[in-house]
Amino acid sequence: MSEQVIKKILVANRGEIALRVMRTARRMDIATVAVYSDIDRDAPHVMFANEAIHIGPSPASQSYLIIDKIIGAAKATGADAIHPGYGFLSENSEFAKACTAADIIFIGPSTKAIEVMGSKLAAKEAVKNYDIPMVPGTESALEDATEAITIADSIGYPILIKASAGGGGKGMRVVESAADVEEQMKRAISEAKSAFGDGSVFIEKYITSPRHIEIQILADRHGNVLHLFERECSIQRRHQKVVEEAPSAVLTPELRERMGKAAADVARSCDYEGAGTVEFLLDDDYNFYFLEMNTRLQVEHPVTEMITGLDLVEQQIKVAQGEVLSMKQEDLSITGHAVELRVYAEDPEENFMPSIGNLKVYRAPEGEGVRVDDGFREGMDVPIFYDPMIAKLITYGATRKEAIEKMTKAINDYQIEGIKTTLPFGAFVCKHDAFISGKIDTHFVKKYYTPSLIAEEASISDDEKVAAMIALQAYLDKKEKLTIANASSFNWDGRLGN
Ligand code: MV4
Repeated sequence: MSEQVIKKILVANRGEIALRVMRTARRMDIATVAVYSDIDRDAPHVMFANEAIHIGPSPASQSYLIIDKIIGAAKATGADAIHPGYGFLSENSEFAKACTAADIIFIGPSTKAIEVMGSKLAAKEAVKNYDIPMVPGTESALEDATEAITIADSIGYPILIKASAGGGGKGMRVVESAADVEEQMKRAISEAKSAFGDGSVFIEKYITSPRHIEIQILADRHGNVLHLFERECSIQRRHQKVVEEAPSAVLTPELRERMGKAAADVARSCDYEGAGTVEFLLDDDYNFYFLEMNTRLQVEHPVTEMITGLDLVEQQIKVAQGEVLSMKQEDLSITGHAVELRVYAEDPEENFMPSIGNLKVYRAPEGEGVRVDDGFREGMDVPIFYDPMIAKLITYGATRKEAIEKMTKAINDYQIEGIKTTLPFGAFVCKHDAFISGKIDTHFVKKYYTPSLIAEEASISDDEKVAAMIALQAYLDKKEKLTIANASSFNWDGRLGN
C-alpha cells in the first residue's frame, strides 16, 4: 500500500479526547472536523475544530454511535480520515469497515485485528503460535457444567468464569468450589447473552491479588512493531481506572523487556497497525499473563507520552498515512515518571455517585510537569448523557516521588465548584503509604478506601493545615520575644521591630 497524505481529519468523539486529537492534528497542519449532538452545540471541541457537523440528539445512541451519520459528516466535509478516539465507535469493526468502504482512512488497526481482539477466545487462539504466557484455563467456549467442573478441578479453585465478548469485568464470576460451578456458569452465560449477544464463556484460574500492567504498542503496516513500555493501572474501582502511572514502580528492566516482547508478539499475531495496548495481570511472584488487547488509543496514554517524549496521536496519524515508524526499539527509553488522575464528576464521599451540574468555578492547575487534558470550561453544565470524566490531570517528575508530590500540589491547585469530583480521592491515594511505597494491586480501593477518610480531610484543607502549622511555629518561636517586648517595638504592620 502506498502513502496517502491526510489533509483533513474528522474526530468521531467529544470532550477531552476530541480536543486532544485535534490539537495534534492542528500542529501537523491537518484540518479538523468536529461532530456534535444537540447538547454539545457549544462544546469546546466544536469551538476548536475548523468545521463542525451536527449529528443528532444528545443520547450517544442517536448521535456519536451512529455509523452512517459519522460517515455522512466525513463525506460532506471532504475529510480523508476519521479518528475515533476511545469509547463510542473506536472498537467497532463495522465502523472501521464502513470507513474503508467509503474510501476514508480509519485511524486505527484493520477490521480483522479489531474483530480478533474483540473476542477473548479468538485472541487466545491468535496468540497460540507465539510464546505468550496465559492464565491456565480453557481455550474454547464451555459447553456444559460437567466439562467445566472437570477443568476447574484440574486447575484448582478459585476459578474465574469469563465471557468471551466481555470487557470491563462484565460477565465475570469468581467460583470457589465445584458445588457452585453449574449455577454461576448458567448466570454468566445468560448475562453474556443479554449484554453482548454472545453467550460464550470460558474458565481461567483466578489470580487473587494481581496488578494490572499494560504495555503500549505502536506498529506500522510495514511489519515494524515497537513497545513503549508499561503503564500500571491497578488503582481502579469497579473496573474503572482512577489513577495510572508509567513506568510501574515494580518492573525490573528484565521483566519489562520480557513483557514488552510478549506484547509486541500479541500485536504481530493479528498484524496490528497503529497504537494499541496489551493488558497483562502480574501476580505476587511477578509472573505475568496475557489478558486482552485494546485496539484503540487509551484514556491513560498521556503517561506514556510523558516518559517517552512521543506524541501517540501523531504516531497514529503517520502510521495511518502509510509511513514507516521513524524509530527503532533501541531508540526508545524511559525518562522520568508520570502519574495520571482521572477527574470524574462523581462524589467520592457518596459511593462515587454521578455528580451532575454546572461548573460554577473551573480553574485547572498549571506549572512545569503539569498537564491537564480537559474538555470543559467554566460555566458549562456537565451533561448526563456521556462518560462522567471531565478531565485528566497528569504530572511528570524526574522520579516517582516527585511526580506524586506534583500531583498532590496540582490537586490542591485545581479549583472546581458546582459539582463533586474525584480530586479528593486522588489526594487520598497520593498520600497513602501503600501507593507511595508502590505496594498496590487491583484491590487497593476496596482494601483501603472508605469515604470518611476524605470527609475528615475535606473539613480542613491542606493549605489551611499548613498555614495553621506555620502560624503556630511562628507563635512559639516568637513567644519569648513577645513576652519581653513592649508594644512600642512593633512596626505598623504588626511585625517585630528589630
Ligand atoms: C482476571 C483476574 C484474576 N484472574 N483474570 C477484570 C477486567 C478484565 N479485563 C479482566 N479482569 C480480571 N481478570 C484472572 N484469571 C482479575 C481481574 C480483575 C481486574 C483486572 C484488571 C484490573 C482490575 C481488576 C479488578 C478486578 C478483577
